[in-house]
Amino acid sequence: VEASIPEPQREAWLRHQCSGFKDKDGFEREVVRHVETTLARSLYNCDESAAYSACALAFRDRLILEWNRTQQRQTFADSKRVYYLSLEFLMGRALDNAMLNVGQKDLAKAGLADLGFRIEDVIQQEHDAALGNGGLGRLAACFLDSLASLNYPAWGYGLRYRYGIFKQEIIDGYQVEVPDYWLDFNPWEFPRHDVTVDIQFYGNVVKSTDGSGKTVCTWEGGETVRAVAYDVPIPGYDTPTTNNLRLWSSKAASGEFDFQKFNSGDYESSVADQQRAETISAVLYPNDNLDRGKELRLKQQYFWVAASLYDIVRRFKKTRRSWKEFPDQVAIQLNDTHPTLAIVELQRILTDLEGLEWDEAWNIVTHTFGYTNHTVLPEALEKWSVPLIQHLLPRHLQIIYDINLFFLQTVERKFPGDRDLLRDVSIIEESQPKMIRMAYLAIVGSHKVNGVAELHSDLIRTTIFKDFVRIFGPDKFTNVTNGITPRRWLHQANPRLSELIASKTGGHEFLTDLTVLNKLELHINDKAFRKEWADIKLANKVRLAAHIKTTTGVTVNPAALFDVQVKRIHEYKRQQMNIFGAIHRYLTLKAMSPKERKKQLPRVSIFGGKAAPGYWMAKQIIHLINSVGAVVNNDPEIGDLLKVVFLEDYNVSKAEMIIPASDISEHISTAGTEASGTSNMKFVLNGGLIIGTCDGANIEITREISEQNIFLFGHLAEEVEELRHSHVYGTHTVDPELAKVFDEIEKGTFGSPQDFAGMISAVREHGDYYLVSDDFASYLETQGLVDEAYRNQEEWVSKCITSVARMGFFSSDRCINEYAEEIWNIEPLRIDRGSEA
Ligand code: TH1
Repeated sequence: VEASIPEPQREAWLRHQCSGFKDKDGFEREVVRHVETTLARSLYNCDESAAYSACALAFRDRLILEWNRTQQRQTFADSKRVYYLSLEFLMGRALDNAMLNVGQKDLAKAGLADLGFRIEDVIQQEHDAALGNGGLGRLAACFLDSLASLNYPAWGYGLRYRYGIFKQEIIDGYQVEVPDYWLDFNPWEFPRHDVTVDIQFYGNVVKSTDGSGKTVCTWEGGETVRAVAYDVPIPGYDTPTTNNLRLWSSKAASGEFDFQKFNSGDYESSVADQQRAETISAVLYPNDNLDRGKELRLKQQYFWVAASLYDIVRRFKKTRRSWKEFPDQVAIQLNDTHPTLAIVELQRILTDLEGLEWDEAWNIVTHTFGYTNHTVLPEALEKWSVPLIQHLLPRHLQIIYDINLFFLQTVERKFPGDRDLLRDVSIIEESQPKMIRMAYLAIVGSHKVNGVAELHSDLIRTTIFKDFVRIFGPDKFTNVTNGITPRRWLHQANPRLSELIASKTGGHEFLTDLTVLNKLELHINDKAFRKEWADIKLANKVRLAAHIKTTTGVTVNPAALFDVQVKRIHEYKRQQMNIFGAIHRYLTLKAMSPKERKKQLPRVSIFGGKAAPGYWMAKQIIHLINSVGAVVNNDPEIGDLLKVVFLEDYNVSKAEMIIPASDISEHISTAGTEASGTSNMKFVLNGGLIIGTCDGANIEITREISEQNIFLFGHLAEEVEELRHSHVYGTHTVDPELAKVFDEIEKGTFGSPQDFAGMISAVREHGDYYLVSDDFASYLETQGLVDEAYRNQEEWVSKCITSVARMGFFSSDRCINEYAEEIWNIEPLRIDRGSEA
C-alpha cells in the first residue's frame, strides 16, 4: 500500500497517530471535548440531545480508526470482496449498536452517568436511519451486521436519500404522511467529496469503425449528474472488522451550475438545474412490494448502479489483474431486481470502454452476479418500458437487445422450434409499449438465483421462473432462508432476556453462535428461571403499556394477552382479517351475559405499520382499525376484555420495543404470498408465540420449534389458485361469521359504512383474492385455541422457552455463511487479534 507522506515526515505522523479513547476517563474527555468544541456548547447548556451528539461523535471517531485499519487489511490481503447492492438499508439507530459491537457499552454507561446522563435516555435521542420500506431493507441491514461480525470483506452500496420513509401520524384515525428529514445531524456518515463519479443520462449512440474494422459504439451527449460518496462505518460484533456502507448522493456536475446564466440574471434557471440533479437522491420511494414504473425511480437505479460499478471497477483495476480474474475478486449480489441494470452496465464497461469481446465480457458478467428474488406478487415484478429506457439509456437498450438475442439463440438451440417458449422467456415482453422484464434479465445475467425461504424458492422454481429451470437446469436456482441479527434483535432489544439466557447457557456465546440457545431446554423445569422469564415478559409489556398510554391515551392491562401485528399494511398480509376478527370478538363479548363475560380472557389487539401513500385500500384498513378502537376502547361493558390500538409510525426502534412485549404475533398472509417474513423470527426469538399461515418462513419456524409451539391455520399454497377460481366462477358465499362482522360495519357501528365499503366489497363482490372469507373460520377457531393455551401460563411459558431454544437456525450469520459458500465463494478474513490491540 503506497503512503502519500514521504518517508522523512512519516515519523511525525506515527508519533501522533490517534488511538481513540481507551477507558472511561478517555471516553469522558472525548465527550466533553466534542460538547465544547465540535458542538460549541458547555456544561451550562448540554441537554440530552447534545450528550447524544457528543457520545455519538466519540464512538464515531473510534469506529473510523477501525474502519481504516479494516480497509487497509482487506486491500493488503487482496482477497475476494462481496458487494451488496440494495436500494434500501433500514438501519435504525446506530449508537447502541456501535457501543455494543465495539464492547464499550458498560464504559459508556458509567462515563455518561459521571457526566450526569442516563445512557437509555441518551440512546433514545437518535433519529432512525430509515432508508427502507420494510423487510427487504431491514434484511440488508441485518446482512451488513453479519458480514462485518463474521469478518467477510464486504461493502454495501446504496443511495443517500435526503428523505427516508415518511413519518406516519394518525389524525382522526387517518394516516397522514410527514417528510422524514433525517440528515440535520448525522454523525455516522463521512462525506467523501474526493470520491465522485459523473453519471451520464439521455444522449445518443454513435457507431463507428476502429482501425481493425471492428464496430465501436459510443454513447454521446445528454446530461451529466455527479455522484458523491458518503461512507457509513459498519462495526462487527466482538471483532475489529469495520466494513463500509457507501451511499451515493447526487449533485450537479461541475459546469452544470451555469455562471453565464447566473450572471446574466437568469438566476432561477441556473438554480433549477442544480435542483434537478439533486432530485435523484432526494427521496425513497415508499412502496413495498409494488412497482410503479416512474422515470425518476429508473434514474435513481441507474445513477446508483453506475456509480457503484465505476467504484468497484476502479478498485479492481488497482490490482492490475487481467479482466478474466474479475469474478475471482468481485462478487455482486443484487437485492431484488432494483439493481439489475448493473448487469448491463458491466457488460457496457467491458465491451465499449475496455474493448473486450462480447463473449469474454459476458462470461465475466455472469460469473460476477447473483440475484435474490424477494417476491412472487405480479404487481411487484419490475418492468421498464422500452421507450423509457431508449430515451434515458440508449446504449443500454441496445445491449439488452443483444443479451436477449444471444439468450434466445441458446434457447432455440436447446428447444428447437418452441415459439411459445421463446415468447414466454424473452426479456422483452411484446406488449404495447414493449416492456423489459427485469427479473428475466437478472436471471440471464447471474450465475445463481435464490429465493428467501423454502416454500418461496420452490414457488419461483415451479411457477414464475419454471421455464428458466428447464433452460439453465435446477442448480442455478437455490434457497437461502432469511435470518436476523441476534445482536440487535435479542441483545439490544431485550437486554434482560439476553442476560438471563447468558446466565443459563454459559455466557454470551449465543450472540455469535445462535444454536447455543438449545442449551435452554435443559433448564425448562427450573422454577426460578421460568419465573424470571415470565417477569421479563411482563416488564416488557408494562413498558409497552406505558408507551400506548402516552401515545394513544388508551389504558391497557399488562396482564392481558398482547396480540401484535406490526408490518407494512398490505392486503396480502391481511390486517383486514385481523381487524374483522377483533370485531367478531367484540360482538361475541357483547352477546354474552355479564357472568359469562367475566370468565373471558382479556386481550389487547395491537397494530402498527405504514400504508404506501397511494394505496387506498391500505389506508382504509388503518382507518377501520382506528374506528374500531374508538368504539371498543370506550365501551364500559367491555373494559379490559378487549382493547384495539394502532401505534403510529412503526419503525425499527419502535420494533425494538414492541416485539419483546408480544405474547402472540400475527403472520397471517394468504399462503404463497409472503416470500419469507423476518419479524416472525424476531417475535419467536423474544419469547412470543405466533399465529400464522403455512407461508414463507413460518413453515421452517414450525419445523424447528415443532407444531406444538405454533398456531397454524388456513388453506395451503397449493389450494389457493383453485379457491380463487371458485370465487370468480362459482357461487361465492361469505363465511357466516364474517357476514355478521360485515353487517355490523354496515349498520354504522364504527362510523360511516361508506368509509369501509371497499374492504367489504373486495371480499363479497370482487373475488376475495386474498381468501379472507375462506380462512376466516379457521382463523377464529385458532384464535380460540390461543386463548385456551394462554390460560395455562405454565404450559405457555414452556412453549416460549422451547421455541427460543430452537431458533438457532434463524440467525443472519447462518444465512450469510450460506451465501458466502454457495453463491459468492468468499472466505472470512482471519484476524490476528494479538497484533490488533
Ligand atoms: C420483502 C418480502 O415481502 C418479505 O416476505 C421478505 O421477508 C423480505 O422482502 C426480505 O426477503 C419484500 N420487500 C420488497 C420491497 C420492494 C419490492 C419487493 C419486495 S419483497 C420495494
